[in-house]
Amino acid sequence: QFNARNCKEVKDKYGQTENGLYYLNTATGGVYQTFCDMTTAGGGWTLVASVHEDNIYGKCMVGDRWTSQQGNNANWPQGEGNWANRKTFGTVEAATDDDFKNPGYYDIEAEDMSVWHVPNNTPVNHWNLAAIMRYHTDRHFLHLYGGNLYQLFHSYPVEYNVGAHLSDNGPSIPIVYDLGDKESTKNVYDPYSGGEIEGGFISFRAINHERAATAICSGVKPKGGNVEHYCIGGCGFFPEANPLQCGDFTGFAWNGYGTHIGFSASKQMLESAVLLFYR
Ligand code: KO2
Ligand code: CA
Ligand code: CA
Repeated sequence: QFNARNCKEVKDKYGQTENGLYYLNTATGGVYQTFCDMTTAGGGWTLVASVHEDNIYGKCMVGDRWTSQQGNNANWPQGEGNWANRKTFGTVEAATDDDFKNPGYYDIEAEDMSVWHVPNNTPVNHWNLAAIMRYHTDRHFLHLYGGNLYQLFHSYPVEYNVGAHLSDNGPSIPIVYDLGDKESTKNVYDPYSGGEIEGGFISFRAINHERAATAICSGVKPKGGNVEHYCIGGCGFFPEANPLQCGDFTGFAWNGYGTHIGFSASKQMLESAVLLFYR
């Protein structure tokens, strides 16, 4: 067994070049298993989390670990709080079947992120080929935000009523596409939001018109306040149309399930888990 805190060490110190499952260690002696992407842009990417929508009709109910599993409630402004705590859940082999969060999320000091959108229920060995979108950052942006999402979301809490849309949003970071492009990114989200998003970015802590905070806008930068239709994860309260915008995939089915009409995202987006990697 290797003594490594992340997949880059597994690759650099132990010469492992195969994509697949590896055991990693935490600073405090914990051990966990996760997936390493050893090929994209030099490899060494550690899977730390997945955001999965088990039922878009369950609004902040069971399974909505990245928002609230206990309803849409202004008295619980951070909801589960999992973007900024040390709770872990799920397993790597079920990362496209349910939510996943491992100790690497807070333990690894990283520079960049990579994101894969992989259709639900895809086995690990097919993730790469089955993905509908893949991209990574290359500007070492995490140096500015504490080295991981745990730290970033402490600086930018995913909480109801922390600020106003656009002016109090967190950072938007340019991305390099490994599969897809700016146009294909806009096409998987809903047509109405097309006018207020720009492809080619990953954005953090985006706030909507009603002061609800979302966690990650994958592949896009918001230029308006209807972020509940293209940003995932979030706080414990979404005021508009209570509770229809609350949930891990927020208001992605606003105008029907996978219709890609109005404010509804495409079916492929709705039915894919969002895998978050660090390097
Ligand atoms: C709608 O009918 C509606 O939805 C808007 C939401 C979408 O996030 O902000 C506004 O509430 C609007 O007033 C109206 O309720 O508009 C442009 C069409 C959609 O769904
Ligand atoms: Ca979920
Ligand atoms: Ca709205």
